[in-house]
Amino acid sequence: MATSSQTVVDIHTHMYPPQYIKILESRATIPLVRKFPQAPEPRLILLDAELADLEKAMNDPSAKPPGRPLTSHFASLDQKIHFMDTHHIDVSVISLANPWLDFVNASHAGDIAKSVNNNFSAMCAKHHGRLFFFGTLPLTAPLEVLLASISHLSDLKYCRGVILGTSGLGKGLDDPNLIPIFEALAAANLLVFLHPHYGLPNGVWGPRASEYGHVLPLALGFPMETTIAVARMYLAGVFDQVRQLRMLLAHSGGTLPFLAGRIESCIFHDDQLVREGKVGPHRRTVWDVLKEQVYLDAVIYSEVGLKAAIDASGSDRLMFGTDHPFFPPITTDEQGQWESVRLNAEAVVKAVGQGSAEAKAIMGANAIRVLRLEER
Ligand code: 5CU
Repeated sequence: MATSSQTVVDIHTHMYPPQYIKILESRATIPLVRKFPQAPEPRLILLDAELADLEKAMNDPSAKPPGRPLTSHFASLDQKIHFMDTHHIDVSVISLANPWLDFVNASHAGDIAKSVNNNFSAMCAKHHGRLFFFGTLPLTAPLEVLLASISHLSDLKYCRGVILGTSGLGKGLDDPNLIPIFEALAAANLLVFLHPHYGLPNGVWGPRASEYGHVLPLALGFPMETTIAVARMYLAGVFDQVRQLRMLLAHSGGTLPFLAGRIESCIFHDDQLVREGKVGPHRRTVWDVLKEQVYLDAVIYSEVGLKAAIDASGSDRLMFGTDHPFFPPITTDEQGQWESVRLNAEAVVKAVGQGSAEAKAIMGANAIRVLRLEER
């Protein structure tokens, strides 16, 4: 993908460092890593939607293995670099994958966050210029520990932001207690990479869910979760309260570009909001927020979704990503080209044209500008 005139930056690419895998191996409830007699590799079980398969596999050694294989792609730095080289990715902004430290006991969260963030920093230093990272916050810890963690991250040379799930401190991202955290992140010039994990309640997928693999929770649950989280932030006025807050939304903003018009219409047709004076002439619309405080990744696998994202936020606010190590090829060699990467790169070409200024921006120049990747 990289050409002499185009730098490719992957801003959506995860890792679980070995110390995090150890934590998962020690756990009895999800998220966890466990070996099963019916599978050669340990399995990584992350999602609520995988619980039914986990229970079946624990009781029946012939049942299909739950979750996904924990391949070297999840934890090995060499493997990350190999993946980057294979796909001609010049620079990656790596982040811990879901569910981050959301499940960690409050008393350990600060120390674990520090150690994970130092680990990411060390990985970046090993590949100076090729790797940067989004840090992880100890969200279960008290406010002062959280603020100290932001201060620690702002001192780490390769850190450019934080990755955040939608649960926040446990009550979602419209929680007023998050405002000091958002303010601290904005003041430190750290971008918030918002990423889903919890999806929608399992009941939504119906009694035949196990027949459909991971398709429904990943294709629909993840994007809806992101959409709902950002809509709640918008309705609570978080973007107005913290005008310097900048967010990068995973998966091209879930369904936000497609639904922003409907959200707007529901707002100005809402009797309660109108009566409460929340729909005044100077209100910043969802469209305004999408163009001023939001960036979108380009992990949407089709030019149709990508065009909606460009229309909503602008081609100067989109950034290429791969979602590595998730979505490996099923029938071809994992050490070779990944179909998921090809689809995302192809969507950019189809949406804005090969070699166009917009393509160069989305594939790397936007990330270099927004994340200050030339400051080394
Ligand atoms: O395949 C999956 O479950 C996932 C996941 O958990 N996190 C992610 O970023 N992408 C896919």
